[in-house]
Amino acid sequence: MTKGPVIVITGTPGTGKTTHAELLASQSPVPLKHINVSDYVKERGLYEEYDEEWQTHTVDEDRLLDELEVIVSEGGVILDWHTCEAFPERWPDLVVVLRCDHSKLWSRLEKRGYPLKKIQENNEAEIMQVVMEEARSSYPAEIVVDLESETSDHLEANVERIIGWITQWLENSKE
Ligand code: DAT
Repeated sequence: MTKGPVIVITGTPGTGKTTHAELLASQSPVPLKHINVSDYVKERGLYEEYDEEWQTHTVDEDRLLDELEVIVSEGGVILDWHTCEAFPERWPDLVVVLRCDHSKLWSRLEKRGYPLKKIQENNEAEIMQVVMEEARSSYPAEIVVDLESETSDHLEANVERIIGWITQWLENSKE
């Protein structure tokens, strides 16, 4: 049986990674296991310490990558994380970077109850295209695609586009 592709969905927190990953997993023509890496880290206790100031966990990347390697080697995975550059270059078949207008992003993060400092930091990162730069410098240009994620129309069109890509990928894998 053909293994499914490995798709990284990345972007600044709040751009819509989990929303996209869930819809994609439910509509994909081949089974895709959605790994929300932040949740995975918490569930498996793969962090070194909790940073009170930033209210984030410092991730034990070595342990995380060792565990993910096993899952990724099976194929058919969506890796949903904002730190895309941590993944080895050989892992993804497609890297999707989601983009969102910063004022929209601000209100999404506010609704999430993030402290002001964390909202500001993420907002700045989105304006500076930090995740996009990381993706472009970590993976071959031909597998990196950036998609707008501001409206539900964007969401549906993006997922449809990724499904089109998966269908083509499955065709190519048969050859
Ligand atoms: P992330 O996983 O990148 O942190 P999310 O999927 O949890 O982001 O989405 C954050 C919020 O924004 C959530 O309330 C859903 C909403 N959202 C995400 N993408 C959207 C889109 N394309 N259109 C409208 N709302 C969206």
